[in-house]
Amino acid sequence: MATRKDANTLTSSERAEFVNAVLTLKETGIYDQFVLRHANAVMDAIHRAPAFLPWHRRFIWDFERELQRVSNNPDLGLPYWNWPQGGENASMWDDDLLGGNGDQFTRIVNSGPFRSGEWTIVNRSGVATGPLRRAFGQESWAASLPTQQEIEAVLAVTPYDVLPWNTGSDPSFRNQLEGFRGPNLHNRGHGWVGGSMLPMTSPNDPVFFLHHCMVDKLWHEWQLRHPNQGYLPMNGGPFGQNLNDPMDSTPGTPLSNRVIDVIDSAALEIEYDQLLPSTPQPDVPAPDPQQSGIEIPPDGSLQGGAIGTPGEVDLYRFTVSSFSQYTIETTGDSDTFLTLYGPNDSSREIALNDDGGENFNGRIAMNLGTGTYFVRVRLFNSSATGDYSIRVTPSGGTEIPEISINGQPVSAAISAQNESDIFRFHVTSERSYTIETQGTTDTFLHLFGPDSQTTEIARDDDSGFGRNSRIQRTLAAGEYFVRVRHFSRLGTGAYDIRVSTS
Ligand SMILES: [Cu+2]
Repeated sequence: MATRKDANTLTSSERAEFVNAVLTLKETGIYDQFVLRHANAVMDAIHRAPAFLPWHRRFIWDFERELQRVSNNPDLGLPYWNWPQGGENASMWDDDLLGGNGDQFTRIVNSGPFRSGEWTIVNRSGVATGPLRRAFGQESWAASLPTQQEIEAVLAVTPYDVLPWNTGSDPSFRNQLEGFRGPNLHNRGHGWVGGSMLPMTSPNDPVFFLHHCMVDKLWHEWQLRHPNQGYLPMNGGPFGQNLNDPMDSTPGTPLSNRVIDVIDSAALEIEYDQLLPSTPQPDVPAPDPQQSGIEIPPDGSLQGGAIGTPGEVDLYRFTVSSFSQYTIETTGDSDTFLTLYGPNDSSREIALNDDGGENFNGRIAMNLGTGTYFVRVRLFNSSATGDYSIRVTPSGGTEIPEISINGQPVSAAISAQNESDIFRFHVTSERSYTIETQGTTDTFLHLFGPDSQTTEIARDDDSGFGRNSRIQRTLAAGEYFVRVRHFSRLGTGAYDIRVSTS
């Protein structure tokens, strides 16, 4: 899983890998497609409005996946520009990463990988117009970068957004992070760099992606600090701004293009090197790792629950004693929202779901290793109340389907978000084996064994044909277990899996 790091802390090889990936995207024209996607989006659909944060989260996530693809490294994370530590003398502006400020008269960047002669910016028609320009701190309204205190002040603002859903919204976390109210964080970053970072073609400067990675990190931190404050508006806002609306100029692959598809960073497998120290907000009881929650046996038995007061959150825990797939779901007439944490860490969110079950119930199906897990149940509508029942069921019983070596491929599917499948195969003599998937789904394989469902010995994303996975290993006699998941936790799709001697 990729970790997004403070750009100043990247090692020289991480810097080289990032720069090379960006240059490769530029050479192949893909980089400029990102510039055009931003430049030609409707200004007020993706800025100055609630979808500002989800639109840019998706935008940089797509860019990060392209970096991972061309570098052939699924662990390459987009670095972020940590503004308080990111002034002119910060190492992120060194010549092995972004290069520095522009010339004091022409503003042309003459050092680093994106210097004049090496890097050409494009206009909103995609026509090359000249070198990159920067003018650090020259705009009077953006002479300095945001401080830690200003960031903290914005992270304390709730709700997410408010009528009239624009630059006048107040109080609004989105509007303050974007910069039209309060200390001005995002707009000021664009202004401080100046030059090519000012117009709608601002992704022409690679620092755009580091800047928005910081913006995205702060949204993520705000979400963690205010777990009862969801995205707004859920509905009733302008089209393109509501939770279930598609976002302007956002392609539908590999995710669909709605706001709701990018609300959860964990589901997008986004991880940061570190988060700001914070105290949980008093509006939500912080789960205590060992004690909190009502214990439910993971055997499919139903446990009744109720949200008696609007905004209430119920907490459950259950213990997994052997690696298997489990389904956590509610039943009943309430529109529940489930969040799963663990193992053994009630603050580590691993999955969430709104309507995966029947009748608007939440449902999470995923492989779980040994440990204690925590489930938070709330209602989707924070002003509603209602009853529900919850259960945790080992899916497919305890029988793990077997793949016969050199036999027919087994057909299966990741049919729901977060789902993964487990198979086993039996090795009788030591030799080289190939485990591979076939089809059009971007699979990810984990191999466990011998005779263990928890000892991981190999994993693979894309070594197979297309986006398929392939693991080739010499295996001693014993029982092996393969876990198949989608590369993205939100992805679904059918695949075939086979094991052969090779
Ligand atoms: Cu933008």
